[in-house]
Amino acid sequence: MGVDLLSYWVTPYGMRVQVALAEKGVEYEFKEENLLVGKSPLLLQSNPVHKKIPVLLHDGKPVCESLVILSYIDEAWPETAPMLPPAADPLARAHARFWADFVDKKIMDGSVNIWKSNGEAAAEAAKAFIESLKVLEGELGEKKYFGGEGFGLVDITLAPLMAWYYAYEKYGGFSMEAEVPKLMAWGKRCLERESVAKSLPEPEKVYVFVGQVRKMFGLE
Ligand SMILES: N[C@@H](CCC(=O)N[C@@H](CS)C(=O)NCC(=O)O)C(=O)O
Repeated sequence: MGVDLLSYWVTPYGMRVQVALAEKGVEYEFKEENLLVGKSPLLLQSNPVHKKIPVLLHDGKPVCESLVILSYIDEAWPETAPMLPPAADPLARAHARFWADFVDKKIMDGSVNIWKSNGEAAAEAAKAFIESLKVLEGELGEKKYFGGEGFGLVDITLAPLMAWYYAYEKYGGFSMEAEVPKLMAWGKRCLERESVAKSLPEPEKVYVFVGQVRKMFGLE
């Protein structure tokens, strides 16, 4: 049985699960779900509520929603690379969960309109996105990773930004290096980890993919 991941190479939600599995050293089979072609019966049956990727199948049993999957992975394989501070520090754990949630609400949800719209709407989305990145940069401060010295939940949640940032820059008309240099330095540090480097596609490849999707949506 083992571990299977239903995902697609370009989905940032799937990438974070790949990073987490790699950090834990869990072997898994990547089962490609190309949403542009359709949804497989396995996906519809495994995630009947949202019908979205990623889905983790552990011995055939599905876990859905990437942040829930990350918690599951952390609890199912507790021996290596804990994602959260120790249980004795509930405040620090709550803090990490808060910022992971911030990444979902402000970065992931907020980024879509940068490339899925044009003109005024795209410019507004880019402006709000940069503001949220600056908030994150403030939270990072001078730390190596969001939790301090150890690579943890918030880093795993945000790391896929390093696959998508080039597409955001191109369609949003801004430079991350100029706007959030410390966050970019953090991103490069993350990419030095094998778990991140092997789970993220090249930013140029994501950019080309986004261009193809924009054409399909009649945006160019
Ligand atoms: N909140 C979900 C978001 C996942 C998501 O939006 N997945 C997209 C691909 S990037 C998807 O499956 N979309 C298909 C659909 O919306 O029908 C998570 O964190 O797992």
